[in-house]
Amino acid sequence: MAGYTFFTNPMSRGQIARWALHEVGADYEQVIVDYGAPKPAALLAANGLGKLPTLVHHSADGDYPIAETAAICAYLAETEDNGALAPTAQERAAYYRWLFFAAGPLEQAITARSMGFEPNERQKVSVGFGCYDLVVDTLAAHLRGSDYVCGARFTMADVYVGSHVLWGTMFKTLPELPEFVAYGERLSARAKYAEAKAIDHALIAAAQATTQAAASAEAKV
Ligand SMILES: N[C@@H](CCC(=O)N[C@@H](CS)C(=O)NCC(=O)O)C(=O)O
Repeated sequence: MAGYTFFTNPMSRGQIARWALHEVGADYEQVIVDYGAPKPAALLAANGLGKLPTLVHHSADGDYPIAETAAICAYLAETEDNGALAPTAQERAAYYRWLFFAAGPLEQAITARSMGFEPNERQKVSVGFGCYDLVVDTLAAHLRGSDYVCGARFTMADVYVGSHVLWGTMFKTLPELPEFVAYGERLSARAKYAEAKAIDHALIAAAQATTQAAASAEAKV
């Protein structure tokens, strides 16, 4: 049995978890979960939300389900590859701060804006991200002075934070600031990034080809 069962869909945050799995060289078996199809019982047993990605770690002392993409990244960093991508004591503050920043304020700010919610002055005090512009400026200011989240060294926090930056600048949910573009270029030059993306992109292409074939067969009937 592989070390991990990986429930994913290639068009999901599962792309981030796959990159993380490849960065640490984890041995995994994937289960592709189609949108709209019934969720596999094993996925629901591991994660009541049925959300993707979800991972089950088959460790020597038992199975450990783990969900939430940021938590999956942190778990893999600590568990695999002798902790090579986990933070050192000096990196820990930046590592946790920006990992949680991306999973909380950054993701909320992007989602709120894309769904048309802009908090007013009173609401800014209560919403966890405050306001979109300040979230963007705060992250950009950090990356202006630092090649990676924790400084000069790539850590697992970059897989998660970087995925948000790459996704956001590609789909225009984040501005194409020079700090974001340069950071994205550093990350996408990584061999493990390319390796993981190639798998998801091939899965997406195969799914699209199947959909097109089904549509043309239907048109002929
Ligand atoms: N907070 C979760 C969100 C996971 C999530 O929303 N995943 C989406 C795909 S990106 C999903 O599973 N959608 C299918 C569904 O909800 O049925 C995380 O960061 O992992």
